[in-house]
Amino acid sequence: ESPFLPLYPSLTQHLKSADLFGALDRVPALGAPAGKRTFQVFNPSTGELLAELPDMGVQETRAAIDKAYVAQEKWAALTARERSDTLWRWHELIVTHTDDLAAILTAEMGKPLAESRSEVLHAAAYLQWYAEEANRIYGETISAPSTDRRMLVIKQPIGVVGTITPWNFPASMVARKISPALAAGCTIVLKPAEQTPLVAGAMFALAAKAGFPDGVVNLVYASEGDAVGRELCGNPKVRKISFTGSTEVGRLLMRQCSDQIKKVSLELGGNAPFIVFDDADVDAAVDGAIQAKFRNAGQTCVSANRLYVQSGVHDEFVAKFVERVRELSVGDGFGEGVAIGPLIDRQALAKIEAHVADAVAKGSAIRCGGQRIGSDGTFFQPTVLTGISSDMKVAREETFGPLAPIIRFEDPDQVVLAANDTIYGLAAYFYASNLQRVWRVAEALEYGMVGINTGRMSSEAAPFGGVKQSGIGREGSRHGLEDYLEMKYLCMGGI
Ligand code: TXE
Repeated sequence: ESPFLPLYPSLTQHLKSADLFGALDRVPALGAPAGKRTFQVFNPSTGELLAELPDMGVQETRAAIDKAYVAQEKWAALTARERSDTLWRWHELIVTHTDDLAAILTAEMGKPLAESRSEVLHAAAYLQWYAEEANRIYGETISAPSTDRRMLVIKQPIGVVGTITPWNFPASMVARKISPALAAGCTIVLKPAEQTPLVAGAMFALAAKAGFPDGVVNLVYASEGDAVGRELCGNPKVRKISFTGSTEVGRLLMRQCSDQIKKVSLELGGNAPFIVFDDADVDAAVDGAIQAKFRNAGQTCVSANRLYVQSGVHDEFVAKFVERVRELSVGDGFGEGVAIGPLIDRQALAKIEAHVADAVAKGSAIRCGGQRIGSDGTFFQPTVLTGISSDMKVAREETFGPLAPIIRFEDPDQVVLAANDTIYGLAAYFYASNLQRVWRVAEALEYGMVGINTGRMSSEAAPFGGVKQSGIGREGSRHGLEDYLEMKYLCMGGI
């Protein structure tokens, strides 16, 4: 009798590599002895049960923190090269197992298999980037104001980091948070989203094979975030919290961290404007809008949430865009040619339906889509609305689904004001060709990231993050590494 909980054929049928399957089966977290409290993970496309996992709470989280705390000193004492080598090995294993990781991701999250593959490779790219960056942690020397002193700054790891990840990018969020932390010499405790814990489990199984010393990476599964979150924020051995998810939970975690003045990195909601000016290349703008809006069924924090199109190109843009949107096929992420999978759950479906109903009640026109598909699943038609006004929910809130509201505008200065009129400040996009306009608009948009004549900008080489209520800190690039380092000022006197 295996002491482990079962992984169901609904999941294992998609796995090719006995190697990964064996590793998965032995991940201690996946294999908590049967009989303890558990929770179930389902495929949102089919409703099938995929796996049953131990439902961990305060006790397990505390044990994981203790392990991470003990391991941190030893991990930080290794050479940068040794940490880098381990990250490289993890990277290689993830690349080798791309197909299986992508299949697990599609099974538990629903996104099309091709998108899952590119997400896994994107996750691997973070490991590669930070394996390299681990070797480039530099301090500074300062010109001292007196001749008998020497002043310098050294960089040291923050310590144990608690990380909580969302379901929309279950593989790349894990890599984006963990890899800079590990490169810096921190150790981590991670709680993946309850909807999508399996790909994180598989990645941790590969981390174990890559040879991270015991206690360096720790996984806590839970059916909800509250108890684990409280322990991570309240335990003094944890020195930093890194979270991606809703602004509401981000605010709560920040409050919980305030007692201990614990550092936080938060990557929260967005309400991205996507502006098409009269001087834009309309075909390129349509391409960009399809990408920025419908990737991951619109469930991205950088998803184009409001499309502003100037009157000179409005009708042409709408006609071409609607034609392209009608071609997007919706279905099970394992299906051939599927562009849009299901929404993550019924709550997400209810949210998009409420947004459409609110817009229609206030006078908006549905140009295509507008309805759920079937009665059992969480599939929603890719939808385009026109005749949008600023009092509608679609203009003010993050829909997080395949819904594109188009707002016609006349005045280029006014549109920037409208674009900035939100509590969020994560990503913005615009299409224009006049150079002066390109610079002026890029500088005027109050966002952490601006895509100019492109609908896609996420990269391990660039700082990802937002201003205002979209968050604190940056992930990716050398800036992402800095977020896991403390600076210490050393002053030597009597020289
Ligand atoms: O997010 P939650 P949900 C936005 C998007 C979406 C909305 C709700 O608008 O429609 O948020 O999504 C953990 N203490 N984004 O409900 O609840 C939870 O277990 C500690 C934007 O899924 O924030 C999961 O691991 N942790 C976004 C993670 O927080 C808690 C990605 C995210 O869940 C917790 C996802 C608590 N009290 C949603 N409650 C982005 N920035 O990309 C929940 N969690």
